[in-house]
Amino acid sequence: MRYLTAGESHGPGLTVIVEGVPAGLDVDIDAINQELKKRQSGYGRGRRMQIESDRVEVKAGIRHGRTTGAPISFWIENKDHTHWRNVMQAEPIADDLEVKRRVVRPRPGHADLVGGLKYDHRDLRDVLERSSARETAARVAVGALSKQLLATVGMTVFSYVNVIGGVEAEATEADSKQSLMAAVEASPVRTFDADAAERMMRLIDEAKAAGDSLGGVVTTEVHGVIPGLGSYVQYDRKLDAKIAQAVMSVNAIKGVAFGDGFGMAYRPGSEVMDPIAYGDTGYTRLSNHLGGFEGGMTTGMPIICTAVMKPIPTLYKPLPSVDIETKEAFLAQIERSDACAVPAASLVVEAVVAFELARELCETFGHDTVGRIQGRVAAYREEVRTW
Ligand code: EPS
Repeated sequence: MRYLTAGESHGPGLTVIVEGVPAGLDVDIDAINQELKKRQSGYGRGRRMQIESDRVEVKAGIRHGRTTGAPISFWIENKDHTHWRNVMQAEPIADDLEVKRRVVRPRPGHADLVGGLKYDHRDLRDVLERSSARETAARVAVGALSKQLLATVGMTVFSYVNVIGGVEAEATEADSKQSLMAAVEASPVRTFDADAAERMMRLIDEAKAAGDSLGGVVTTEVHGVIPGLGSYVQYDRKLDAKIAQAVMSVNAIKGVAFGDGFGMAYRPGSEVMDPIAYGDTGYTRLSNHLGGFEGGMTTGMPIICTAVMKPIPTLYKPLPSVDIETKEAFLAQIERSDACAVPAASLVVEAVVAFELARELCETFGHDTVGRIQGRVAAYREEVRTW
């Protein structure tokens, strides 16, 4: 499986083509749209999200509710495009700076300056339109589809926010996974700790009022994992490495870890390995410090993948920069933005993790039909259970 996206933030919309999805998957398009809606909500989002109402239009590959095995194509319209028709039109336009809404003051932390240098764009809008996180809507659609494929073999993927602006959510041992997840879905900041959520939202309000922005930490969990996905035999077949690459490719993500992650630097080996036991369900681990991976392969324990998002670099309180025409020092151009997009990032990270797992599933168990994959997975699960 592979996918490619195309589309600018204020262009007509986003296109994505997903190739290699097996035939015979019953696709719930409403569920895909639900995920898109969740990505748009979240406390701290800016005015743009009030304009958009993201939905996929299926252009290919799904017929009468089922995948055919052909490439799947989704279209997500940018409603805001109506306000940007001239600015974004494909046809040449008179060299009128006002009409072009040309950007010549790169914003620190964005792709603006380096992208301009690299592609010789003297209008940095040519960079920011594509480097914008608008593109992540397409990835969430791909992730939602991937989750539906994973569900056919009993794997579930979900995500939540652990930290925003230094405020950390804390889980109580008594809570079940279901109640925690229900709390996450009901929370405007996608976190399970209601007290922390209140503090996070206050902090977001303060940051917004000060023209500032906030980052945070998000976690994706995968349950019902098939053991042995990925491989230790070659660097580029390690599944945790593939997931890490995918997560790092999400806008504003600056770090990724599995299980106890960076916390392992502070503890001895005896405290961070997961002892092995054997029972009715086959081999299991007595803990999950390693976050579901050993040797680049899934152990069968839940995958726990954590990522850190930097605060959004578009600040209403702009930082020093340099005008690329006059070379004079300026305050970077202010663009409309979100004060905090950590809840949205949690869904985007979840989506890319889901895609990587779906890809690995097909790589291991075949690409042709969902039914054959299910049969092979069931046989394999039974084989490893009694191994
Ligand atoms: C973004 C800036 C904002 C965000 C956008 C990402 O858009 P605009 O420039 O239109 O105000 O709303 O995010 C999305 C459009 C989205 O769908 O997530 C940026 O500069 O990256």
